[in-house]
Amino acid sequence: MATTLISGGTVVTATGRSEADVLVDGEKIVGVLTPGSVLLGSDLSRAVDTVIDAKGKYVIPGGVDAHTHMELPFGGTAASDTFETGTRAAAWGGTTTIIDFAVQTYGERVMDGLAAWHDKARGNCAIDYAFHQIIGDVNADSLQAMDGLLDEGISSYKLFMAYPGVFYSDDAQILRAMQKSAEHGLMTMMHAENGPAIDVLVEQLLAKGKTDPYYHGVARAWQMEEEATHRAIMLANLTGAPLYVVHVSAKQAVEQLAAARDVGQNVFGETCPQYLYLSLEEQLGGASDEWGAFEGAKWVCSTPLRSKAEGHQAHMWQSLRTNDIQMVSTDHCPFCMKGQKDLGLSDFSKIPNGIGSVEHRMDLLYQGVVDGQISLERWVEITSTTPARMFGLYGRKGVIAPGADADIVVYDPNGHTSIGLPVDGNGKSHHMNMDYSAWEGFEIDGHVDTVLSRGKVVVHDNQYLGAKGDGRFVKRGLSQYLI
Ligand code: DUC
Ligand code: ZN
Ligand code: ZN
Repeated sequence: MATTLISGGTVVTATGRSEADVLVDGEKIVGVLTPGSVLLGSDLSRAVDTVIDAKGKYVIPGGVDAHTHMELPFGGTAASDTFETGTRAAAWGGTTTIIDFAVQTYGERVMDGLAAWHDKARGNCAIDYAFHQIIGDVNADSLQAMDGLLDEGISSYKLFMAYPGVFYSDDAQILRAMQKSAEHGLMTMMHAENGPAIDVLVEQLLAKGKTDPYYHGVARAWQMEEEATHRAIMLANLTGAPLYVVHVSAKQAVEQLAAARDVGQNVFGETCPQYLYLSLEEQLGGASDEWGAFEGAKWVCSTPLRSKAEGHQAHMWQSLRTNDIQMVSTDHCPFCMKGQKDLGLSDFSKIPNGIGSVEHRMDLLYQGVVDGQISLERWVEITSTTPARMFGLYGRKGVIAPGADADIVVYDPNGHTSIGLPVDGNGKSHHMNMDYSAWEGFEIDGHVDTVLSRGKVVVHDNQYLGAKGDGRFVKRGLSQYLI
């Protein structure tokens, strides 16, 4: 087994930082050697196969992105990143595990949907991967299938209060699924928006000729998110099901979660980089490039971007500091402008929903450290440690400690990352399979230098050294936050 020493860096975990060398043997971390440890000072660097110099750099556990949608069929097309391209881009950005969503929709069987997702991912991933299960059709058969999810290594499933006719569950279906999940300790992940009410607003806006992307955000008003979040919390309260609300963007929804947590309910919330940095008026209102007002389609996602004037973004950063929101995932769901987003040129409701960010999450959140929004330790906690704990991966993932998988990022706080358009060759400024970037022009005061995935160096000095098929499916256990 090859050994690697990551030498001279500052190891940062969710609970602190220390000067330490990290010793890797094969796929595992076998030692974290602080100056007092016996091994440090013995000439270990001569005994190992590879030494990575991390002087002046942070050594952190690889990112865990608990919300991605590779190849998701959506809006008459499919998310443009395959498992191959999307996980490679993730590796470039210091994410070493993704949890993607296997899909069951109307008329399909849950285990068939799961098998189809294994077929898409198997042999194609650059980094390790796990699955949540979308249950888009809650019925007697799918409820029974929930009994077998844990054996498959799936300890969480997602329901949608939005998208009638696609993935939508009504309250009766949600109640039944939550009752079942409470039996097994499965985490209910909720897309909390009132879909039927949104559809009425969409119809009314279109009838008035309001067809631009901006109106996507108008139709999906914060009241729709707050109301659905409250309803999900109440149904979880009644059934005793643990609840995790995905892609929270409205400050009012955060307040619902915080109030429930204050009275002891086991509810959690995730936000995404787009809800920290981007806004309805600045992005969806733009008309600056070849697309005119349709440029806003680049940022059409659900939940939508929120108004900066209403203070949602500042509130979201605050919620990360106070732990009212526990972690940050991407909801990575990329579509190209040409041939995909442009399906909605004359009708915003036909724009496939989604933003691609899997490559940028670690950098964008590190910029939050530089800007004084969160601490260095909190950065590691919300991007790696809590996602691993929340979804039953902790111990193997989310931590730098002996026995953990050697998923490690060497991050240079003196480096720089410019996010721009995808271009061919060395100048490529992102690696996702998209013809634009939702993050064009963002400058990050830091840089992902080296990435190890289970002990193998997959990114180093701006070179990709990994291969398709390096990544393995990881079975997950129950959430560590169950009570
Ligand atoms: N939201 C998105 O933006 N895309 C895919 C599905 C979702 O819920
Ligand atoms: Zn969703
Ligand atoms: Zn999603």
